[in-house]
Amino acid sequence: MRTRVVALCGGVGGAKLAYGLSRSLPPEELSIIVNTGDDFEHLGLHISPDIDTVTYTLADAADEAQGWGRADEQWTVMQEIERLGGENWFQLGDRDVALHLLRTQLLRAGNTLTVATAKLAARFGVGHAILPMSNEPVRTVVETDEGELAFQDYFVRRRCEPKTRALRYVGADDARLSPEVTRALDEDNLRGVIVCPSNPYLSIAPILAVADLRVRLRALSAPVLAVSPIVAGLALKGPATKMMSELGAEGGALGVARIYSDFIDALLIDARDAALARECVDADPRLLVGNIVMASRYSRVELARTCLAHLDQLRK
Ligand code: FO1
Repeated sequence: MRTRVVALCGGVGGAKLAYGLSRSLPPEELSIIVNTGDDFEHLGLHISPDIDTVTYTLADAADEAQGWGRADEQWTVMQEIERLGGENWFQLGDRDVALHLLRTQLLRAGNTLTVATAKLAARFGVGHAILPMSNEPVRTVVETDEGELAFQDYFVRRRCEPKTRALRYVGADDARLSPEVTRALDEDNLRGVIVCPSNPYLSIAPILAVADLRVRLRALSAPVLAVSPIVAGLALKGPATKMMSELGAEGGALGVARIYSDFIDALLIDARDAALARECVDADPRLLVGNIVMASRYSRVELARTCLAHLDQLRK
């Protein structure tokens, strides 16, 4: 019986489904591959936003309203940084700073990002494998009508306002999949792959750009199911819809299906987009319909269970 599920995940939306999967599968049956294209050095600290969002979400420690960082935070460090004239555009809570300090210390001591992530996740009581896509740096660069922007400059400092012309994932050609990611994708025991509802360009594409991952996914005999991050034409959070139109891509859930069409077997879309599935009966990838908006912890688990059932159907 093939038992291991691999999830590809970015920030908020993806982390919610990763949470649902973590409450549906034991640690040995779930590996979560996380985007590190948003990582950057800031105030001398190595910051890995998507890894932290997944870790905090699985640990029930995330600030859900804010969509990033810790719950029950104080901001005394940030206030003092500001008073002392340091950069304050990227808000770091006191507890969050502790995590960045320890990760930076672990990396400086020669640990890989994978090992540092595992050590910190264990301290949060997270048993499931949170795997950075690579131990080598990959950085998302957004080419806009205002020139090239590093990811956090685009996303936080400029609030995604500039028009996106293209995206580059600097370092992806030289970066290797980590040994842990390579092992997770080993077909011997692979039940299937779930692409979580994260931004296709900012969260999933950087993961696919690493080494030969996209080619590996295409070649899998195990099923690959993606969950649409777009419902009724709009992204539930973040700039995906805006970016798709700025990049001249088809919009909506069908646009997502097109972006992923070379390596997924099916795309799970929301009931509000059911008409698309009726119009495209013999579409490739197949369009499956379900309730994919995760408004509660319960609905995260429900969606995870739905994805697992579809994976098993797709494998038959
Ligand atoms: N996003 C913001 O819009 N403003 C911030 O000040 C901010 C701080 C921050 C600190 C730590 C962290 O892990 C994430 C943070 N984010 C912030 C979100 C971050 O830019 C995004 O989570 C990802 O990079 C994209 O999903």
